[in-house]
Amino acid sequence: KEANKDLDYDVLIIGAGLSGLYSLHRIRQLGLRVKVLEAGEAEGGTWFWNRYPGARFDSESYSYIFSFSQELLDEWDWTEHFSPQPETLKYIQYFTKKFDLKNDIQFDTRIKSAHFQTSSNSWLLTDENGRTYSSRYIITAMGILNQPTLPVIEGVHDFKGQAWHTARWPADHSALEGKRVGIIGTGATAIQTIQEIYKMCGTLTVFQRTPNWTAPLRNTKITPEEMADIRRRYPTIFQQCLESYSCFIHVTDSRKTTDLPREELIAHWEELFQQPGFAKVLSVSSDVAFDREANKLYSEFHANKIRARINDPVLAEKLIPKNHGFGTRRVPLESGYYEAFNEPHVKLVDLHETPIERITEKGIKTSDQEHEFDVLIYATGFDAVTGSFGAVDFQGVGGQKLKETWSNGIQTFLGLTVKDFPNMFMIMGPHQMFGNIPRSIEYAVDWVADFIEYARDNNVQCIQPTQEKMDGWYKHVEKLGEGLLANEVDSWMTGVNKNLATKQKRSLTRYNGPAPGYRKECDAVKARNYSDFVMS
Ligand code: NA7
Repeated sequence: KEANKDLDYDVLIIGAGLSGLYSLHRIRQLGLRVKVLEAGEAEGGTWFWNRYPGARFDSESYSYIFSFSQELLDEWDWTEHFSPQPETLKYIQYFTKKFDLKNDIQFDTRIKSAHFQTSSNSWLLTDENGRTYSSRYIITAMGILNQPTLPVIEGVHDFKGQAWHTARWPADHSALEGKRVGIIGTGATAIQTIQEIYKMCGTLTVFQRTPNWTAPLRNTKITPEEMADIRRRYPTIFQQCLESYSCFIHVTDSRKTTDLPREELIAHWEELFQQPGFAKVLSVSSDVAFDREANKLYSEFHANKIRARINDPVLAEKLIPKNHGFGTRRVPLESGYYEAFNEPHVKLVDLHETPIERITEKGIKTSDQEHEFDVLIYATGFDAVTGSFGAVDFQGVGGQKLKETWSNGIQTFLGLTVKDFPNMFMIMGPHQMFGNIPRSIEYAVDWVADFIEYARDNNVQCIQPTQEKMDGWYKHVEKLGEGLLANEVDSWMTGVNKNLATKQKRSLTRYNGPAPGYRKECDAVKARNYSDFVMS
């Protein structure tokens, strides 16, 4: 088919993380003119920006990568069961080189606006330097956790020492050597960071607002023999991911917690507890996620595990969550996190007892004292999922702003498209299947690439879902989330970030059902030749 010569590109992709890189590879295969616009100076997305000490996969390395290329699987050796960030970044660089992707990526290009041009059924993107780019389609590949948020605390810019967010870690890791360090936050990032940096800090003070449930990661090196075995098992591994609830290799126990004799139950949990990775979270009975009694029992099992590791029983109670059950927020996996608190130079400040009043020139003033630091670390999370969309001025048909469209509740069809924002496809958009992210990315990108191919072959120039389809999708997502204890709790997964200027009410940010169900819905739309969409 004739290319759209009056447009710069057929497809523009925002972001060069895993989503953007794989999108580029697939769109190129269609022979279309495509460009990736990336804010950073190099590829990698999440794994480029998050280089804090201790950053690593919580999922088995060999299940949390691209599966589409047998050659890539044959060539790449993982050295640890849970890959550290530097190795993951090297893998992404290797992938980029192998598929010769760099020629079509423009780095240091932060997109500020994306406006749909109704007259030409195209998008016009503008970067922060005022340069413009036009294309028929855009693919947003901006990641779900890419807008770091600083805490809303008075004086946050007053501190005279060094301060940074974990997603903006300075290149020199030795900056903490022997220093007095304060860290705010106890989420997955903070836990990975704390258990690593306490070994180098002079003193480390952890400011905790909400303790989190955790489980041991149990990472080990992968021997060459193990890697050979993993390689043989790749087809089984990916098949297992395909069939499981959220695409991980761990399979949910089909028995009900409350049906099992107590002794048998505890023996089963003990056995799970010894396993590496998310087994402790994903291989328990599913009623732990829905049933308060089952959840309470399992939470108490984990509370006792924490108590056994902390020397000071009063401190142990502070580190045990009291207001939410196990698995109702993302469970960080740890390696020696609790042992850090047994060290005399590591101190926990429970912000419920002594809240932060302000940040000062010297450190943090809590209700009882001023804590002085050389370095302050903000492990305070992200404006998740929709934050990356809010950072760009997306305007659809008639200048309608996406931010405003979503201000009364997120609406999408399949988590991939939005009415009045034609020819825009979202990879890892809200209400899409998250879980094992690379598995979700591969599926979503393939689906989008197939749709663009269909549109090209059928001379379609404008694609968008109807309001009815978006309403139906929302109802479907909502129904799947019914009774999930996680949806009663504040977290980035329920769209709550207390550091945002506009307070959000709890809302569903992800598809709550099983991954095979998600794929079934999207496959059916494709099988109907995309007739669920308005195409012109
Ligand atoms: P999270 O999970 O959002 O954690 C942020 C942490 O920072 C959490 O403990 C927050 O406490 C804390 N926080 C945020 N603002 C404040 C203020 N103002 N005062 C005190 N404490 C604060 O982000 P992460 O980066 O750890 O993890 C994000 C995802 O990355 C994770 O789920 C993995 O999938 C990878 P709160 O719980 O809100 O009380």
